[in-house]
Amino acid sequence: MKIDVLLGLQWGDEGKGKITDVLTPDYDIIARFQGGPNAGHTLEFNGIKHVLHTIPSGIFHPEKINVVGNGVILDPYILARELKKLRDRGARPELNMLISKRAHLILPTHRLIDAVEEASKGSAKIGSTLKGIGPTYTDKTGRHGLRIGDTQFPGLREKYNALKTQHMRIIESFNPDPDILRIENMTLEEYEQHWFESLDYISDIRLIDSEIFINQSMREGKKILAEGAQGTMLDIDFGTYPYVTSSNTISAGVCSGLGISPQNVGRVFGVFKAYCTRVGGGPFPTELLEETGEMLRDKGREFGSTTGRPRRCGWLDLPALRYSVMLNGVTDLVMMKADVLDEFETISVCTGYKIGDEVFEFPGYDTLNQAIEPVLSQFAGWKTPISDCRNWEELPGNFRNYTDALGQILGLPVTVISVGPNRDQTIIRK
Ligand code: 2SA
Ligand code: MG
Repeated sequence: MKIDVLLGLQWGDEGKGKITDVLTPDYDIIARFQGGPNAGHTLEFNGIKHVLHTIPSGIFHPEKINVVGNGVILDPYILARELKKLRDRGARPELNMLISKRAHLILPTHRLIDAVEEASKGSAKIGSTLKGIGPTYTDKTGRHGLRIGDTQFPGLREKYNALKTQHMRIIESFNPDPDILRIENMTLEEYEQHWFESLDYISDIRLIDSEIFINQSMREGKKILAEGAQGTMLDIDFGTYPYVTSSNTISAGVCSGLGISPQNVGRVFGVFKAYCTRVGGGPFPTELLEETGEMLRDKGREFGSTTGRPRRCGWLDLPALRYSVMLNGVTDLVMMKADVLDEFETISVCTGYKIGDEVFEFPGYDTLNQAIEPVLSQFAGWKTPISDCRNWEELPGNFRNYTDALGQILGLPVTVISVGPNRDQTIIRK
């Protein structure tokens, strides 16, 4: 049995959480392979909205196992808060969740480094989620990070203090404003105390060698879905560097983030929105800074689910999407939130990046650093609400034209279409 992958093809917030939740019944195990609490995966069912940050989106199905893989980084405080919310709603995550011992820990001082680095960048700031993601992955590759498996051995405090001392030197070198040095409205010492208490609170979640568990489960014929976070254009290698996150968000990240061979990757579900959003700084060739952008933000409720920040909105960027389909080896295209476009007279999509006299089909190292004029094609809008449609035939003709045209440009059909936030508002094209 191969592992299927579900990931974002844009700048995150494509609606991966919902689709993972819809696909979960077909799988036995859902596994996160990268990122950390910078993610905000929103699931909506029975009229209630749930936002997950560290925990895989299969958690609401008690019979499914949810694995936090070695490629993930976690903040015990944020994880404890997430677990508590689930428990308050009657879930028993200790029964169906496992964490890799190799997952790195986000220390309180990682969050402070994130904050002082961002503040020092002024208008060139990345727009990070301030969850300490960059500094934690920096310590991982710098080979002095702490891993959650370390919490099971004596000497944790000493290791913690040694790393904290290094971090304090970095923080002080920025000569920071004292109010930057607060985390979740707490002083460092207060946050630290909660952080250590949280380690106790999460200690009933089993720590394992998840690579062994995953490979054994695969051999036993279990079906596994790897759930990506953020999006391809935020990938540390192929995204719009330096305005990216610090992990490999592409399908290749599944191999290193879970410990599986490339031969064991099966289907790759690529999720994209019918338009485009990005939160944080960096190039966004199709961004709409006027009313149309605001309309998309309003109708699409485009605000960060982790930070509440308004998301930048724009037309669908096909050069970026084509690039993402290529990098990930997408086998199944999933289109989200097309219902947000229901009232538009015409819908534009960007088919190329024009720089000077040349038109580029892909975002390249050079193109993204220059002023891009998006080449736009127009489609007639469908001007009908689609949220109640439940199959392809019921969808308006103009919608089907639009979707088929996208499929043709991208080289594979759009097979899953979401027309609203609920599980049942999902059309699978046979
Ligand atoms: P970081 O925190 O170091 O990973 O930030 C680096 C860049 O990556 C972007 N990023 C995201 N973009 C969209 N959605 C994300 N998750 C949350 C959500 C974000 C939120 O689901 O809404 O609530 O604001 C996410 N996480 C990281 C980030 O904006 C930086 O551009
Ligand atoms: Mg999100």
